Amino acid sequence: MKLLAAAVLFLLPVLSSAHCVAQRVRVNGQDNGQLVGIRTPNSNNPIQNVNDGNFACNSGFRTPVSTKVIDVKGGDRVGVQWGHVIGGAQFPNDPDNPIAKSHKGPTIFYMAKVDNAATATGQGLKWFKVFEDGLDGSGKWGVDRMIQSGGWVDMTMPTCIAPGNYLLRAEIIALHSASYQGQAQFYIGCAQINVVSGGSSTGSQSVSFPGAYSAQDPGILINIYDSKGQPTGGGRPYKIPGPAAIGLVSGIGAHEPVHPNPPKEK
Ligand SMILES: [Cu+2]
Repeated sequence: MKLLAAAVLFLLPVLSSAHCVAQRVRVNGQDNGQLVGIRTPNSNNPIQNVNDGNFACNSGFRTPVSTKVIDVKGGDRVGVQWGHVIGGAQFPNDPDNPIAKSHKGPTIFYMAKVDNAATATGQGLKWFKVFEDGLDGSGKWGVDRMIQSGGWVDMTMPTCIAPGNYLLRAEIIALHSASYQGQAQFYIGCAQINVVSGGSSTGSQSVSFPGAYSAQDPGILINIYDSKGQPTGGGRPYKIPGPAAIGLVSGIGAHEPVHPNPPKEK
């Protein structure tokens, strides 16, 4: 019993230190700097309750929260960087920066139109998906590609988006323990952007946060391991939670083809 307690005490800090937090924004590769134009939680702990009241943009922000709103033109590459802790690595050669390799899952971006991205709370907004990167045919996940890119996930701003202020909601879902309900880990951070373009769309399939996800969603309650225990999805397709991404329904209605190179964006 004593041994078990000791083992638990030893394990807890290890487990809780394997998380990540969104902290930088770049446009066409130009980094705006740490905590600039993005609300970054002080804690790198995930949200695990899909009905959490702060599921839109997280909470407990490092203050002062940046008042910067970052201009993004239609067609620009806009990216958010994730790191193990604020500042990236917790110590030199931190193997869990930008995130522990075990934390397989999709990387996702949503946007919501707001009057003022510096002050909007994230509550009560209509979110539409603009990017998703899940599981590919080789068993690699969006998170694997994020790690490969030094923590950055970049997307192309669709040219059909109406001009104005938006919150850009970056999300990672870590699925390493997701075969138990309530154990998928949601990492969320909202960037503050101003879209400069001649488009008119503010999203056709919008959802609410909380509300868009259920704890039993097949992309949230899922065993990602194959018969050898590898986190490759076992050859089963992975359905990313939430609505279709706006770029992927570009053939419908008046949308122009906003993702010139769909396989890359997927
Ligand atoms: Cu974690």
